[in-house]
Amino acid sequence: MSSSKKQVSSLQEKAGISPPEITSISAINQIQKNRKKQPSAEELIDGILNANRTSLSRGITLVESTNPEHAEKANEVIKGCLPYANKSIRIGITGVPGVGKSTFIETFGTFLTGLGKNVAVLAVDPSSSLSHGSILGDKTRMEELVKNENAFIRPSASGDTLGGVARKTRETIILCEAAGFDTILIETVGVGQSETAVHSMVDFFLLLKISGAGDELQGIKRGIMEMADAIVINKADGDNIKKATQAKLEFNRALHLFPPKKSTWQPKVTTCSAITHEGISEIWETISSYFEMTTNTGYFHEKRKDQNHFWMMETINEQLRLNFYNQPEIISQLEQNKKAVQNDELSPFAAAQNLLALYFGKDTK
Ligand SMILES: Nc1nc2c(ncn2[C@@H]2O[C@H](COP(=O)(O)OP(=O)(O)O)[C@@H](O)[C@H]2O)c(=O)[nH]1
Ligand SMILES: [Mg+2]
Repeated sequence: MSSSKKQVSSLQEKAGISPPEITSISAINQIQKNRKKQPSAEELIDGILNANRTSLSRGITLVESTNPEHAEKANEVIKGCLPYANKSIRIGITGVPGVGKSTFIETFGTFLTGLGKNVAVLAVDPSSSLSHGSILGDKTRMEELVKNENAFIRPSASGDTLGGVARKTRETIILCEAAGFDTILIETVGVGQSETAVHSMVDFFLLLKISGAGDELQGIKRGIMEMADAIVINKADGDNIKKATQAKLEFNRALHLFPPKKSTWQPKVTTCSAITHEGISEIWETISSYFEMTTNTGYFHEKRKDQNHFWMMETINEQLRLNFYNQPEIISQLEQNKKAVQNDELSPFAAAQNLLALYFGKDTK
């Protein structure tokens, strides 16, 4: 084959002849039209109720949107899904970075789909909106689950405040449940207040730990221990098994010193390996017996009602706060008042009063 012949291809235009302009413009218009064509709220609800992944993803994107124009449609979608929600169990998983949360969710989630469950994995990670790091890390740790057709993985919503991110996650739970997911796993990084936020949106709270050098209980926040319904010592494999068993004893002893839980559930401590899968089925047994017990006592239902109340109040607080801090007058006066307080020219209460008077005065006028 000669080199000159090689250049001739059916895809090539004749030299000097450009394609008629009209074709490309109409093609562009068509592409833009398709792109702009957003499904209506009804179409989204319909899709979600029919377990359509694209509709679910689009619905979640709508819920997560910070564009005020999307809020109304998002609320409509949530309202349409709500009657079909609530039929799931929600499990929160926390632990310091590196403890193995994502690997555990990959193993545990795959185990649950093996039992015929439909598993949705969500994340509350207030740091991810800044770093974008953990989102990618999580998905690569969940190679199997990502491919699993009975699982759905959604990385953390980004947002300015933990309250905002948490509210979006709660609404995402509703959409996932309406799409038929019966087990919701919510991963959160053990930083700041995110555990408290996740605790108030799940039924069961699981704390992952690893065994250290015999000082297991050091550096662990009491509040987190108190929230846990189960403490699981992960990485109990290889040379680590002995240390993990030791840690289990230590945590068990410590947990018995805590006052009894309102649920009357006695938190369990177990060991597992997210890599060898040792101890995974026992964790599910623990969670199952928790659900059986709390359903029988009515605590399960009571807790969800309390959580709904909590989130209503949280949403009001959040919106009030945002509204306050977004007022141009407040923005301009805040710094001045702050300085005056720092220089001891004004008491903190007087400064707060100044700003609040400005806010309320403006609103009631
Ligand atoms: N030996 C062992 N390593 C584990 C286990 N679970 C996780 N890892 C490893 O611990 C590291 C952190 O895991 P990752 O799931 O990303 O932790 P995360 O930050 O809590 O989500 C990775 O290198 C995992 O391979 C386990 O059960 N045994
Ligand atoms: Mg992770």
